[in-house]
Amino acid sequence: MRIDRIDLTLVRLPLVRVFKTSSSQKSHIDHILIRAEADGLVGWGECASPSDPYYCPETIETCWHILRDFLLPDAIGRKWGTIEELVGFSAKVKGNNFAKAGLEMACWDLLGKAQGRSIGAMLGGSAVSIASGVSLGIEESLPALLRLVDQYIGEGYKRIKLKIAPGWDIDVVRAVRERHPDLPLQVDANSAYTLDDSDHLRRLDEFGLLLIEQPLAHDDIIDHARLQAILTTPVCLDESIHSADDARKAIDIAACRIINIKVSRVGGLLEAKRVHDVCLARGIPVWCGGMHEFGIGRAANLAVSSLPGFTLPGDISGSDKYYRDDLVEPPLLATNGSIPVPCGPGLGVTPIEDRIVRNALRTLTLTEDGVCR
Ligand code: SMG
Ligand code: MG
Repeated sequence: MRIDRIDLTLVRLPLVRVFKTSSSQKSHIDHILIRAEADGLVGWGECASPSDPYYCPETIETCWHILRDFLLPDAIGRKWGTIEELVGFSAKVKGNNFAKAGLEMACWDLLGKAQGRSIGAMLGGSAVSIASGVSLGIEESLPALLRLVDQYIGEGYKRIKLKIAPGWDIDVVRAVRERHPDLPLQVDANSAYTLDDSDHLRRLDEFGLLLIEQPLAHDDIIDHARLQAILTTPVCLDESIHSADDARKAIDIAACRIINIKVSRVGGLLEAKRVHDVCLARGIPVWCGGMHEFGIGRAANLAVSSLPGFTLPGDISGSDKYYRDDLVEPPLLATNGSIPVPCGPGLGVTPIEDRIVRNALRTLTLTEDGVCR
């Protein structure tokens, strides 16, 4: 294939409800959509980076810069036949995984359309639908959170994840657990604690949680290994895992018993599959994390979740949990807590281009002749 034109669009969608974590608060989401033309086909990708550098070092502006100035010029006009070849063009770019993942996703979509196969099938996935969980942010009050928990359980979601932070942890988890003794429940700290909080975190062990996600620093696995050794609750790593190699090392030192795979955090679907393969071979369960993806990124998450190692419900809820009007047809919605994996060619969803244009903050077109604004 040969890409001869790429359009970047920065799109803003309002969230139906403010989402607050230990490190950030959002009322809308800005993601970059990538529309790539090759061999008469069109492929779409999504850069799901946060706007602020509080979850990871990247922001949506660093993604725009890295795409415009490095990744896209390296890809446009060059022949490639496989995703391995395509990612090889930008292998010299260190880090910047969210930026890389967006372009790579558009290329999977192109390749899938050229071959008439879904991305799930190309990755080797076989599940036709996935068990869906929800991630609930830090709320104004405990009653407000309990109402949300009840609402999503009522809608059929298969597990609940609670964001925790110092001051919003033990009592909150206890209240949810007392109300729902059998609920599959897990927590995510987004790096809000240190090893000094070990005794405090051990108090979570009594609640039968599926896991505690990223309690310690984003760039650490050593202290996580120390913490895992004294917790009965499995530690799950999110922010610390950027590659299959990171996963191997974390498993080797017992820094976690579960891994959250995010397509964007690891730089794309190819590396996500590699992380999955390492975990499957080592008996480490995985689940698909989320970055409030619009429909394009959400479809990619569903595709990777069809792999056999994804044995825990993921954070892929129906897009209506976040957005009134998502950007793709058909809409990706949960029924009784499960979402079908798209089976059409490529991502298997069709972007609604006029809705994208209506919600665009900025666009940029690159061709082989250079940038056209
Ligand atoms: O897509 O449903 C979603 C969001 C899930 O909680 C979620 N993601 O740390 O796992 C995580 C967070 C990161 C996004 S908020 C910075
Ligand atoms: Mg997380």
